[in-house]
Amino acid sequence: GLPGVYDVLPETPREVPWFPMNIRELDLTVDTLDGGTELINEDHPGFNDPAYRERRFEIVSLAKAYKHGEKLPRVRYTEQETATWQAVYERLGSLHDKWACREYRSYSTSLPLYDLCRQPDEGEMLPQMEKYCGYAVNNIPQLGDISDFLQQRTGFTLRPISGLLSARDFLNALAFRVFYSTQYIRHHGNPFYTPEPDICHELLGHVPLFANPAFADFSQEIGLASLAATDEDVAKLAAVYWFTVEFGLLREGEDVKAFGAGVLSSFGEMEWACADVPSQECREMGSMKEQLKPILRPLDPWEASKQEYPITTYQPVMFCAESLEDAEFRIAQFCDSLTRPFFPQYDPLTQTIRVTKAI
Ligand code: HBI
Ligand code: FE
Repeated sequence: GLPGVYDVLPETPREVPWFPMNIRELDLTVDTLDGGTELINEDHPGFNDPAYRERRFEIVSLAKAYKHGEKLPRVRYTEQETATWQAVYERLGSLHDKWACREYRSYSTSLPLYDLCRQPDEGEMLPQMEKYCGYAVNNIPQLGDISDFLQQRTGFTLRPISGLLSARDFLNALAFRVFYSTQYIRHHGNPFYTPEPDICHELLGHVPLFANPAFADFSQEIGLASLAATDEDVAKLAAVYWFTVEFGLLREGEDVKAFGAGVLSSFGEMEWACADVPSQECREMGSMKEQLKPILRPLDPWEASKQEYPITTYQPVMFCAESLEDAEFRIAQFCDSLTRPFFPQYDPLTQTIRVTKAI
């Protein structure tokens, strides 16, 4: 055996936290931290708008009733909702040209071996999303269309969810290549602000990257590491996820580019993270009065796992990887360093987790 590995195995079987073993068992994790709509507290832009709250209840109910294998619910969005989407879509679009990382802006799919003479299939990502998923300034895309598209590209699928899940439930699903996505949209009063994930954040921040095979593997790796992990390790993985998938940056030559969905889906956060000199207006919007720029650290998952982070202001400290491959490699090392009594692996044929003893 490997030196040291036997030492960490308990003498008697050890109980581990519950985790889904089959993709259908994701039906058991529907309880969100906010109970569906309770996140709308006094500070929420929609708090005093009964029509918004009712609409949100309607959309959230679809997610709560959803069971694995069903068709994803389609939502007929109102003109007001579409106008909110349009405002966000247009404003972010021009910033993505400038500051989104290469992996977000473009795609590349491998060719079948018998077809080596053909040019590799690569190009810009957004036209693909427009062609296959209904992305457009005047249309909020449907989760079902996006899920079908991603499934063909990387095997990732979307699952509707009513709000924020516990870090454990949220990360566990990534092991099955399932990404939980909200379906409601932020309040129209301020299209550029949301205190919680909404469809703009999911579709304009997260979704395009899930069409990238390396990113899909990277996400699943974090998911597999979270299965049956201790609460302490789940907290570390949640922080690593936060500083990569949500607020990560990638170096491209001299530039620092947006990689995390929290950066990609917020124009203020993108300027804060990527501009040489973030404007005064930008800093005030993110409550950064003293600090002129984020402190950029090279991505070290051990450091990131211990780094504290605010959720209501811009990020004072951010991590920048040399490339997506660099991030993937370091995070794989980090995940391997977490100790569990077994190795979980995902069998995509049966959509089941297989468990092998750790020796
Ligand atoms: N739940 N629906 C949802 N979406 C998220 O992005 C999300 C979550 N729960 C926890 C969470 N993110 C963070 O703790 C991550 O760092 C894991
Ligand atoms: Fe997110």
